[in-house]
Amino acid sequence: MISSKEAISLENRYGAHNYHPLPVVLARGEGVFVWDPEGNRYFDFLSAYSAVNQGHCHPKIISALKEQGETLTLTSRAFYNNVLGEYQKYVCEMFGFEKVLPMNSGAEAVETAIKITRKWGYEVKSIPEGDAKIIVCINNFHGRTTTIISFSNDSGAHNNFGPYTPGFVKIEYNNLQQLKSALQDPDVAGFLVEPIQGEAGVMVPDENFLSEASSLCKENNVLFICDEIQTGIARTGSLLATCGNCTCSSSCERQPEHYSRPDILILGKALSGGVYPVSAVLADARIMDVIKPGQHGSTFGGNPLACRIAMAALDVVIEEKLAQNARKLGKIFREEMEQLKSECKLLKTVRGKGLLNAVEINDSTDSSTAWNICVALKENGLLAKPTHGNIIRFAPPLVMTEEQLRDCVAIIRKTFLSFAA
Ligand code: IF1
Repeated sequence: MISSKEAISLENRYGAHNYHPLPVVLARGEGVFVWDPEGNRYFDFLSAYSAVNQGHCHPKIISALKEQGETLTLTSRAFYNNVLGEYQKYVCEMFGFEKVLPMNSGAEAVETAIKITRKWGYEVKSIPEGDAKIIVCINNFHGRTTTIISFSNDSGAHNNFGPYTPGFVKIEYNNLQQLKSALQDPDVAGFLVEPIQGEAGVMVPDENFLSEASSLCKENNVLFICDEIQTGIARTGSLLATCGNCTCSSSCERQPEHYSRPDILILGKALSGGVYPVSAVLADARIMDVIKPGQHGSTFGGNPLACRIAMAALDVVIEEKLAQNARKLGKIFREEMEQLKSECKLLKTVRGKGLLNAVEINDSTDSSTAWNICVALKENGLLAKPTHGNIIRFAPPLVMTEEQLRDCVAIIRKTFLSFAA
């Protein structure tokens, strides 16, 4: 096995420099742990940005990968296969929608939702062809394709990639007043929103924001589109962040008082437990059926291997009660961080839901403190990475035990207090 040093120099020499990773090389993963080539073990507190909710290399998901991998991996959609229909039924019943369109990456699923929304706007809402608009939130993160970064206000993601895709209206996140006025435009077809803004720094909206937004969209015949690529699949303490109160077995009734059911639901990341790129767009037939044969798709979308892996990954979520665990451990984590905040002036804010949390460092947004803390955390055996500037996201796999969480809290405490000293 090559050493960490060799791995880093190879990446620097031959790889595009589109990332600035923390100085650590991962060679093996199991559950909540990862190891570098030298055998040092770390708690993974990033979970590949919430793609590894089920823990690294979960045995049930890996055996699905192996079994289907030796049977049939890809047929293209030119033919039927014997797994796709079973998977489509499984996810539609689990998330409570009539139809699913399978894709691969999260960005592809967001692009798919944008295309469905625009087409629905023209063919169902009768918006004049070419005039459809979609409302989005400032500080959004929905992926990195040209259309998606067209409505990003992050200069790094946006600049020098033009000309940009038109047809997007920006409002402030968590601002119902601005949503209400933007919805007055009859050419608006959809409102695309993250139930919690992950990349923006785990920004949790007001309790009533999603339900009110859902009602406002309904009143104005606009599609409510929820991007749960990062918040979904039990990460925030329920199967879906838009279904706030229940920890959701698949038989969840999803009562309206606590479930702001989207018209279009977008999933990715942990849909496959981080084993394979699997994303999905779910909607009812009245919306999904605007897509006719040959109008949208992808070579790998809905391939048998992806479907088997995703069904195993979702089985794990239910069987191991990951939403319940995320809710329980998230509460403990935020209580411990609040306690640390009272002892350490470096810690300014703690926020999150379930096991999607973040702390804001009491320093300027362009300081290197958050980065330096993450390097020190790594030295102490825990991996996390700053999101924008001075915010550190903490998102361990949802299979973590309370004892392991408390070990991690001890590492975080020790590291912060060593900085503050
Ligand atoms: C990277 C960020 C997180 C997402 C939401 C769509 C996508 C993502 C809410 C696109 C992807 C990933 C991308 C990954 C890092 C990570 C990320 F830092 F980039 F912004 F999580 F916050 N909607 N998020 O979070 O899905 O096409 O990547 O499968 O390095 O770009 P994708």
